[in-house]
Amino acid sequence: MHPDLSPTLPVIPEVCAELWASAARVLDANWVGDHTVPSRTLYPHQWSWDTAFTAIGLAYVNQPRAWRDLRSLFAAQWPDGRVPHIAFDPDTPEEAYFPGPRFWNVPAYAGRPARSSTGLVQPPLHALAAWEVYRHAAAHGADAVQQARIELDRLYPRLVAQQEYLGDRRDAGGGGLASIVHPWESGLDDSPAWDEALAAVPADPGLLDRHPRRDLALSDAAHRPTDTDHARYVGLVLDYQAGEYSDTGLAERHAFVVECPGFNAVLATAELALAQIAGVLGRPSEARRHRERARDVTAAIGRRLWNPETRTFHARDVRTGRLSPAHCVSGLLPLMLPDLEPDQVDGILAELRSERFGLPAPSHDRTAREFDTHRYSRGPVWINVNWLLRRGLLVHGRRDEAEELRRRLVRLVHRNGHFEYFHPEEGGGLGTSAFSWTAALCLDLLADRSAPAYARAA
Ligand code: 9WN
Repeated sequence: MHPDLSPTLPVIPEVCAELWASAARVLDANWVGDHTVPSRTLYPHQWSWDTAFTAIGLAYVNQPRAWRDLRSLFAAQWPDGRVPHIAFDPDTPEEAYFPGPRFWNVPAYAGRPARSSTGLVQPPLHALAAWEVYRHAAAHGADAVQQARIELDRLYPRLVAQQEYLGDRRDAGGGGLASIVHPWESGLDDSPAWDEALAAVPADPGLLDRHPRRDLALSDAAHRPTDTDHARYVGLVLDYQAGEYSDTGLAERHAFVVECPGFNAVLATAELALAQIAGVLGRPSEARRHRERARDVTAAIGRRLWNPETRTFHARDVRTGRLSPAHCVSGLLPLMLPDLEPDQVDGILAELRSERFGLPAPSHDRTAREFDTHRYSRGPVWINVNWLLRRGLLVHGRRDEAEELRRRLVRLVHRNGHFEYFHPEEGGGLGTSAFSWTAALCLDLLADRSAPAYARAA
């Protein structure tokens, strides 16, 4: 294994200081007045789960911006509770990103003009982000704590509405889990977890002539999803749009309806964070309800997405009832949940330690035929996913492995820069540089080694 990916050395203070300064610079450079863009070039609008990861880092260097970022995103929340996966910046030209506002053609809603957002969602990590920003407010003084309480109070009903949308309208399978209706909703766009379900979705190459890709002008085609997948992505949006982004009867009429273990692990984690927020806001019965809900979603993940033969979690195609055969990093993310069955925790840990993954974990099984060292979520290492896995290790008392992972991530980014993703064997940076969540999560990795309040003893 390349030395960037396997140091057992401690992280030296000079490394920490340099990395801290460079991470703060990236976040500054990507701030556009009322929100942070993931990247000035490739992603020039506001993305949903990027905003959550970014707020976790801004909590250390600029609390007002962390709250502002979250507020800007929730200003784009739909009346049905969904938080759109992109909130469009009206000052950014249509050609700067495809698919842009004209393509999505979302009608006006909640006092916002038409074409303000997309109609898809992303993993609901915002309650956890809000909790983390609040938790670090004390380091910025009494005013910051007071402001944090005001912000939590304002966000709480919006976060609850987001959970209700996902738990209710998106429970297309009727088994207590949220379904995604597009690979973009997972945040792991071209993961092999969707290959089987996507194979049933028509790929019309003509769609790419009518709606040309913009990403390939800015990054290497070998690092991005293929044209075939892209044609399916475009077709799925057009279908969802034709049904006015409604979620009624999804399993019968929409071509892609999938329960993702990563998305649902974040959904349950959000309930645990909401329980903590409700506690601070003096709402004990709501806190209890959130904890119950976290247990229910955890149990549903265990019931519906666990394969006792492979001893890991897999995505479920709601239309066919089949579990995907692929071993993907999203299958390891239920480790974040404290009430997961001990046997399932053991299964995930064995998978993580096996030749398929290792620390940091690649986005896909290293031994699989379709493992691809360069292509997006089909192999490269992503900092955000590893940050979530580290949280899972801490939740289950695996402090030594969590610390090892922390050091490796810090060293990887220090040597290579704040890239979007990294080569899983050589450690070089891939995708766009100066990427916000890589920078933001480095700040957290450098500053905080504590375990979540609901962590289990080792
Ligand atoms: C589509 C912004 C987003 C991330 C996703 C990542 C990628 C978009 C794209 O970039 O998706 O939403 O154009 O490929 O897959 O996780 O939120 O950083």
